[in-house]
Amino acid sequence: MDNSKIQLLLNAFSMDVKVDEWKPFGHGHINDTFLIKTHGDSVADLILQRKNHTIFKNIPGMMNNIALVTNHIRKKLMALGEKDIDRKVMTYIADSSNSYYVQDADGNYWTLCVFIRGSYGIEEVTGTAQAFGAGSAFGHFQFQLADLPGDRLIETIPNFHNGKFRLQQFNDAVAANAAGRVNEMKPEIERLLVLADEMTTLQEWLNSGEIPLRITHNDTKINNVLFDDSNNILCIIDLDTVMPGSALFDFGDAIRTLGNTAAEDEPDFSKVNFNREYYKAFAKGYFSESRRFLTQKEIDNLAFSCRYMVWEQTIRFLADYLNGDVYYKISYPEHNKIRTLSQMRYLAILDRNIEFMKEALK
Ligand code: ADP
Ligand code: GN1
Ligand code: MG
Repeated sequence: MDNSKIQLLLNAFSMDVKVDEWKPFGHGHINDTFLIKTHGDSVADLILQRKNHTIFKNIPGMMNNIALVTNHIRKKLMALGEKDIDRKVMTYIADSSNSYYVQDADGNYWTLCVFIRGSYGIEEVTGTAQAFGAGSAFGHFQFQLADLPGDRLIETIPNFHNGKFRLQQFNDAVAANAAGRVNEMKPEIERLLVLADEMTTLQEWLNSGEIPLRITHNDTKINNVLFDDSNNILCIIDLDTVMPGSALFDFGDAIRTLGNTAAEDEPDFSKVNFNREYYKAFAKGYFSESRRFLTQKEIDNLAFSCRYMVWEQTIRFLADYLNGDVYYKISYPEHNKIRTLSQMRYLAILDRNIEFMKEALK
């Protein structure tokens, strides 16, 4: 990436702005994100992103989803007389042919959106107020999208949180042993497979309709919530995976990161623990919005969803390690192995806390 490439891409979006500086931004494992600081306070800073089209195979469809979702939320905010709309929903920029992505000479897909003024992303929660805020924000996001017909959205990654599909991919990775790492990980593979029957019941409930499909975010890590400098919630971002899914995916994935006292890839496993206060605060915030629409079966399985999402994420990390690190960006050769072991430690701790987690929801 260099200055001329940035300028070329901005021109493609018909953005005639003077760039003061630009830098890689965020901690994503899939896309490449750049913050572009523009000259002068009157011109918004921008977020330029190269979307990973090996993983998101239909970028036009994905950007169409994002346009539908952001327009839907924007209309709702307008109807409610919201004053600060541009900080409560993302604004994507279209090119001259009204498309929300441009393709460069190498075939890469780029998107551009407005950097939300005065916003901060966080990598870890530092208080129960933040946890409550995040819970209410994700609950509110699901509520805002409850009346957007799901069939208008494509599945940007088919079967993204389908436990049966993820299990199949995991078994395929074990069978292929592409990186020759199966022997080294045998005990972990066995321990994860013991849980397979229990974990895949969520997908059975979705198949049978016992748990409803809703429009969900599907990547509810805490760094996908933007706060202002007084810790108020501004906006949910990272809409690449917004598509039909289960409310349980969003609840569980949020607790996967926010309930963990350590990062998902913490190599010192003694630092991995479960923060009961953050769990309770998140659940309270989430319920404040979602009790309007959740069914009893969903409520009964919120605690289970946390274990499910950690298990699913663990088999995804381990499958990638076995496949030779072809999916997630890694910072060192054993990164996916450490992610796996760290998540397994967290899963074991969640198992010990399951009764507390269920009780707290009552
Ligand atoms: P990834 O898919 O790689 O996680 P994100 O879309 O989450 O990428 O963006 C990476 C980071 O960039 C976010 O965690 C957030 O800090 C920041 N960011 C993204 N979009 C915006 C925005 N519109 N306004 C402010 N910050 C943003
Ligand atoms: C990926 O790149 P990022 O941080 O937005 C992944 C999520 C995982 C997460 C693990 C499309 O998200 O599903 O939970 O890494 N996104 C995709 O940190 O696979
Ligand atoms: Mg993100």
